[in-house]
Amino acid sequence: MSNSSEQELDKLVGDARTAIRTAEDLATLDAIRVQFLGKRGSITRQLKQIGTMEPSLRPRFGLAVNRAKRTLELDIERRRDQLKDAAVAEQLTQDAIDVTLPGRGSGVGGVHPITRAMQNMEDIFAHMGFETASGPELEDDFHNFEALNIPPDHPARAMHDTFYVDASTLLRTHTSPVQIRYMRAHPPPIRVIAPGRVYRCDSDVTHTPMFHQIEGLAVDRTISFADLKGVLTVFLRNFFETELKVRFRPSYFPFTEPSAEVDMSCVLCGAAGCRVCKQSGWLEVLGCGMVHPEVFRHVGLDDEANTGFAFGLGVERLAMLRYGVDDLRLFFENDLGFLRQFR
Ligand code: 2NL
Repeated sequence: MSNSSEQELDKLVGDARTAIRTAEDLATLDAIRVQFLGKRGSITRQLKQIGTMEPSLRPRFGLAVNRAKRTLELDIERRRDQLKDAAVAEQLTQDAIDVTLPGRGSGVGGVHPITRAMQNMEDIFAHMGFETASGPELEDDFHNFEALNIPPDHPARAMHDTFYVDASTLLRTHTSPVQIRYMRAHPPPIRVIAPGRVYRCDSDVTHTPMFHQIEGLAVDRTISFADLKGVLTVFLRNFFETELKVRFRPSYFPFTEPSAEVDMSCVLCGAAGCRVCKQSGWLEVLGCGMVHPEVFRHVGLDDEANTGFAFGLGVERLAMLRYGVDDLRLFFENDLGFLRQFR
């Protein structure tokens, strides 16, 4: 009896130790513990059997069962530690980051074509001795209209052409107010350009409510229309990097007298005639003229002692012609495929 019981116990212990050693996870290990050491476990059952044994055999068998129980408890504890360590190690491997991997990199941006065109224009005028000035985009009636001899009933002053912020504040409709401020602050001789954003209540295929303008101004004792022709011709030939032709047609602006529109020979067809120049071979690119005496009086300059020329150009229009862009709106959509072509 004792012998067969101890053999049975040995077999149980052997089975249990194999099961413990090969348990792949903590849940399985716990199931094994319950199976052998739980309330109804097979080792526990052995302990309960002791009472049914012949008294002389009980101490020896009891000792054997308790030793078996202790052995399995230690085995389970050791295996649990192994599985926990393995789980931690596995987690560490999974969470590991390779700090030597190269980064994903962030794409390098570029200068917007309008900014680039404007910088090119500034450089060209700088070579001819023009300083760059800037001023506020929010202006008042005096600097944007009155000082420029634009009468109160002029259509440009109408609510539907100008963005008014309140009765006396508006978004500048041209950069002329910068030059008005400049003339009030600096005595002649003056050679200045004013690049910047301007705003008009206008939006269709060829107009955006905000666009960029460069205006130029020269004031001295003997500035002539010939100086104006020379400066604008040099500017256009430099900007378009070709020996284009330039012509001046009489026009009208309230702030210049005489006034002119400037055409250049079409750079897209070599003046042969195309859709853009409407088969004329000419493109209208600028407005200009000799500063009106009334403007000099408004800024406190002697209109007898001074003469000057002024001009204004739209940056978007010239950039379209320079870069062969056929739709104004492309400059405002910020499509990366479009912008990347200018890098
Ligand atoms: C155009 C016409 C022009 C001016 C702007 C100007 C500025 C002062 C005094 C006199 Cl402070 N004139 N600016 C002169 C003539 C034309 O722009 O068609 N721009 C796109």
